Amino acid sequence: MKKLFSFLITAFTFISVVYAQQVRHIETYNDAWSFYKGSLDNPFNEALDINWEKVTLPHSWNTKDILDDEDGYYRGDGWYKKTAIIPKIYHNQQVFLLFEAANQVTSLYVNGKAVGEDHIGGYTTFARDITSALKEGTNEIAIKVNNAHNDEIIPQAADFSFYGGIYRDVHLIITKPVHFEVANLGANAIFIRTPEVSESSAKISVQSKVVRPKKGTYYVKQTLYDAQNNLVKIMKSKASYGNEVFSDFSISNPNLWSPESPYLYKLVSEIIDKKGNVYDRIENPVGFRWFRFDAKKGFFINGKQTKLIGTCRHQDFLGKANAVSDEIHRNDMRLLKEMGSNFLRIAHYPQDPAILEMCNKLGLVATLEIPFVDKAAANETGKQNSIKMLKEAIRFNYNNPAIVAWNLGNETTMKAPDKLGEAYTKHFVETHKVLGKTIKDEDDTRYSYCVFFREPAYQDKLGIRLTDLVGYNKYYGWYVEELEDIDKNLRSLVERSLALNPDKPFILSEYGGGADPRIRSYNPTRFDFSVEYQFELHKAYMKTILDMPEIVGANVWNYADFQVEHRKDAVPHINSKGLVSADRKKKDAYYLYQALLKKTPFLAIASKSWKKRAGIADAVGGDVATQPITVVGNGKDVELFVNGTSLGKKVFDFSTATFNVPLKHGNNLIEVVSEKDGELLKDFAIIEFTLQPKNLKSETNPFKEIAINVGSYCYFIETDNIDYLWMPDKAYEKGGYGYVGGDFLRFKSKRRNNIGTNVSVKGTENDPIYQTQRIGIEAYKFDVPKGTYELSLLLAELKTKEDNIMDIVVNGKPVWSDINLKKQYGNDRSVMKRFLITIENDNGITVGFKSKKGQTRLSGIKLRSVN
Ligand code: GCB
Ligand code: CA
Repeated sequence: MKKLFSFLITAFTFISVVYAQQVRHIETYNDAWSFYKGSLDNPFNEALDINWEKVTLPHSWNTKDILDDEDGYYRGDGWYKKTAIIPKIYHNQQVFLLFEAANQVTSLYVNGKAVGEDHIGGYTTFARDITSALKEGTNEIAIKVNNAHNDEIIPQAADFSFYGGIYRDVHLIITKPVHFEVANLGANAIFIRTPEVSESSAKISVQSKVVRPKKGTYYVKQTLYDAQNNLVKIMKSKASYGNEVFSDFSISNPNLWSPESPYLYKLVSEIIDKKGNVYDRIENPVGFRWFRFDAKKGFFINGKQTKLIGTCRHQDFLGKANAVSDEIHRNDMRLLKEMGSNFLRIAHYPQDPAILEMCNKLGLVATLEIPFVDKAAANETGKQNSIKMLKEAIRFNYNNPAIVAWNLGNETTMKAPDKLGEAYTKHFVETHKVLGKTIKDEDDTRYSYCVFFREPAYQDKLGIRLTDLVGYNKYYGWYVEELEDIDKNLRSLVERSLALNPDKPFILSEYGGGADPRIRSYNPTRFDFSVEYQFELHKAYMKTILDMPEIVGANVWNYADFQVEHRKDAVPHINSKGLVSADRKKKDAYYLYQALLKKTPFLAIASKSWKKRAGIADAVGGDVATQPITVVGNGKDVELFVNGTSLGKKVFDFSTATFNVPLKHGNNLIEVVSEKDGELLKDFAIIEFTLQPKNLKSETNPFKEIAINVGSYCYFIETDNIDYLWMPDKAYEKGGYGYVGGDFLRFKSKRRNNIGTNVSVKGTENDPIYQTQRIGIEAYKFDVPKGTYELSLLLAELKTKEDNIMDIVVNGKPVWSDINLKKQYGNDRSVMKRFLITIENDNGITVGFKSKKGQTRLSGIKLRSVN
């Protein structure tokens, strides 16, 4: 009683009241940290003249600098500190700090003393026992985190940002001296296996590790509860000193776990003594399932063939770096489930525990990997660190029934080993081998897995196609090859992989293409970053994937857009291959997956997020412009109404149907109606439409304003400016508008067959306007009536070598002369000027571009009547 009393007092003062009811107390330890970005010798030195910022975890110091116009981001030391008042020494309990993750080397100091060794690696969970470093009274806790490049730590290179900070939760854990081990590799001491499962019975085997200061008789009690918290089974095993404890038992008629029915049991593991006093208690989920991969027939779970389709996922969010809340993680998983998917590749590193918690609950089959990406840490320490990371990842995540395979790496041959020398290659191959073996040693209940992108024979020759499963990342129809050839290319790739190893199941571990939600096109082409091209690309892939049982699983790259500091695409610093944007707005392709995958009735207007649209009237004096609208659904057919008028029914073809819809000026109500399994389905969209007259001198629809994304076939929605719409470019026709002379800027890279460049343009958020240009342009013409106009010209010189000087004249009069963009404004910088133009005759406006040296160019043009 006395012991218990003192224990209650200390618990009460140091932490919260709930401790009294729990044998193991856990609370988040996220609040009121002081943070300093920089190096320090002693963070508690009062004499230091620095500003500490108060922060709450999760926290990263790279939220802003990965998105700005400057190259690079801070990679170095960051310090976190706080003082903890501890009224009584913890002579009767153990105190731990558990870090879900911090990137990437973490040093913990308590009262100036280092606690444990530095933790290596930015994505795995670790715990430290701080008991002996604590003292009565004020305690100083300091944590140094460093995210500098380190030759000994993976990832060495990758297409994501290596954000620094304690970007996941920190937990304070208090246990009794007798407890399940906490501060071990992987921060977990309970390992649950289900070696035999069938519909009629299931075996369960639990391995646990008890820590105790002195001998005594203890038992590990395992209690299994069903999903309604009804007791199913109790098993008591004696914990003999110094040994792992194994508790084996079985149950009959288990409720099985599967993507369709993710039934979870709960296992409570307790340490008790003879009298039944409880010393420690841990809960874990248990899912009973059996599964296998068959290279020819696919994935089977509980005997049922199940096509695995889903996405990959990174862990960041727009503007937050990777310091995101559990709510965001959980919401992501819900959106994935709602998409109809059943498969998640947790890429390219272990993620927040909330992810797997949701995979278990929602029925998302998962693979998990370590950040061995692009290149090996080619030295002995690097190899040992990689092994350790893999062990930590497997041990911490072991008890998640959702996981079916451990992946040791991604595109590890990105930096071709044969070009990095013999020593590198030797090390590289050895790393693959030892990691493959580590997976098997750590967990023989799951598959080993590795993801490549080069030709199967290339990996084969190196001897690294050694895992049970192989994954291939393929960007046919994006970086290479055309959309029309996706089917042919996929079939032949799978064939080449199976020819080498007929029994090695093949996963299409990545495929996809970029889409900037601001870019829209009715003529989508490869690499134009339009939402429409991405939609077509995924449709093409899904046709083949669903048709080929040899593609046992497929993961879209990526669930959400993510931030890559060094990437330069339509949105600089963003890899836009997500099905949802970096702030989780759904793109059209997301709805396509819903229509194709969902078992429940579904219907959607695919482009419903595109609210502001514009077009040129079909005919002179006409009051509508006809534009295509695509509907997706899993019913048989769909009827579309525009402003109350039916356009008839269309039969879905591969879950899509496209209508040609006449849109009038102003708001247009689009309604679609379908039916599935007796359920009536509806969706609607309101499109705010600007009807441009075909003849700019129209009296019924007088010209007001037009903005053109010169050099592009795409619409551009300027979202940081109340959704202002830019029209695609076109050649001049009498009575209308358009360019005269010149050619679209084409980017000299074999990656793209298309238009514009992906240079990051300074001074603007509207990169896609400046990235596309008309080069050698002679004039831009608008056959507008007389009056006064505001003319805006958007210019940029992107990565040019030669000197380019031009004059701009409007209706023969010079308005802007001797423009040398590079010299006057700088390379890669956006320039926009407005002019007031008055015309007093019927000749309209001709903006002339005259080269003085090199070539003329124009990125965007806007004309607004000011009468
Ligand atoms: C890949 C990589 C991934 C990249 C992706 C891309 O193959 O595995 O990390 O982000 O391609 O978008 O290029
Ligand atoms: Ca442009």
